[in-house]
Amino acid sequence: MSDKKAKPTRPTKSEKYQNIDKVDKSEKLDKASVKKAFDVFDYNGNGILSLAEIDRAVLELYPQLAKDKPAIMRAYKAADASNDGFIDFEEFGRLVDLLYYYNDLFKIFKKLDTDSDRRISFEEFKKGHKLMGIEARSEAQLKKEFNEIDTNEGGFILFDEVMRDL
Ligand SMILES: [Ca+2]
Ligand SMILES: [Ca+2]
Ligand SMILES: [Ca+2]
Repeated sequence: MSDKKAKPTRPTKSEKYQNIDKVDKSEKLDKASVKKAFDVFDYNGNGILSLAEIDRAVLELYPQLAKDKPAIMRAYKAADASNDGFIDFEEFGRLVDLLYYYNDLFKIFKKLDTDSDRRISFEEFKKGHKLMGIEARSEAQLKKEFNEIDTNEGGFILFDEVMRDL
C-alpha cells in the first residue's frame, strides 16, 4: 500500500460548508457557531431564510434528507413560529434541531427499509422495530404498533408517518 500520493481533494463543497461540517458535529452550538451556520443558510444575506435557501443548505448538509421534501417542509413550517413564511435568526435554532433530528430518523428509516422502496412493510418493521425504540411482546402487539404509525392505513409505514409519530 503506497500512501505517497495525496488523495485528490474533493472540490464539491465550498469552504463555507466545510466550516458547517465542523460546527455540526458538536452537540451544543454556541451562539457564534449558530450565527455562522445561519449565514451559510442565508444565501442572499438578507437576514431571513426562505424555503429555497433552506432547501439549498439541506442539499449540502444532509444530502440524504434533501430527497425527502416533506421532511424539509415540516421542519421549515414547525420552525416558523411567527408564521411569516421565513426563518429568522430567533427561529433558526429550532430549524437546525429539527433537521438534525429528522436526519437521524431518516437513517433509521433507511435501515428498516431493507428493500429500499421508501416504505416499511410489516415484515421489515418486524425485523427492525427495535431500531425505532419499539418493544413488543407478541406479533399482535407489533401489528398494533405498526397500524398506529401507519396512519393512512396504506399497509406501509412512510417516512412522513414516522415523523408524525415520533
Ligand atoms: Ca435569505
Ligand atoms: Ca418566521
Ligand atoms: Ca420497504
